Amino acid sequence: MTTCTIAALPGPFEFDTATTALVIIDMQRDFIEPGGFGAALGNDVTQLSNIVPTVQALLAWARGLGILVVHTRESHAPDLSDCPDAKRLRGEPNIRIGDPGPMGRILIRGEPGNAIIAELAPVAGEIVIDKPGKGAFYATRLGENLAERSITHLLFAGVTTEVCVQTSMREANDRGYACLLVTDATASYFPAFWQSTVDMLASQGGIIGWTAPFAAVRGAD
Ligand code: TIU
Repeated sequence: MTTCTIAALPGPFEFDTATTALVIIDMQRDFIEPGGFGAALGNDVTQLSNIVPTVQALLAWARGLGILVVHTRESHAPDLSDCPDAKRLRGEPNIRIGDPGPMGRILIRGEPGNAIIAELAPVAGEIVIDKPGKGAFYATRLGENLAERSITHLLFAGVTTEVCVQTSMREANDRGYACLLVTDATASYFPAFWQSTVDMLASQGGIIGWTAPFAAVRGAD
């Protein structure tokens, strides 16, 4: 066990490597590459691909310290039994969840588009969570998986900052985890939403948690 302190906002974030997990949210082709769910919603996906090198470096750092790594994928069963109409029929996307697209059926488990991008592919011993909601704890076994390993602290990265990352960090905070968002390892299709989320999570003395860039995480001692 190694105790580390990250220079973060609103103050120092202390953690032990043995009881901390890195949670990488939804770095899947559906959001990062053209032809997926993110593009179907009308978004510019290049806003997200910019963070891949930083998330890669963060992942290598965590693996090097023996920190547990969790990867999530927003995904639904092929029969859509876990996708309520309130989600599937929302808005006016070019193609809806479950429809065939250039990378297979949109946001469906096992389809090419649902895979985590090659640069961040999970390795043996890492946890992969398929989640039907925006939050990583809703309708998944993430809570049980973390409790089995006595995890108390979570570092968050991934996409998108104000949707699945923020929802998951808020769920985690309510469940008693100390949470830090790695600010340059997360991205939004909307830069203003990224900024607002980064600001609001650590406001009011850390109302949801802590924030720090990867350089501060890597410099933890
Ligand atoms: N659309 C959007 O910004 N995000 C999502 O739909 N899911 C995730 O954030 N993963």
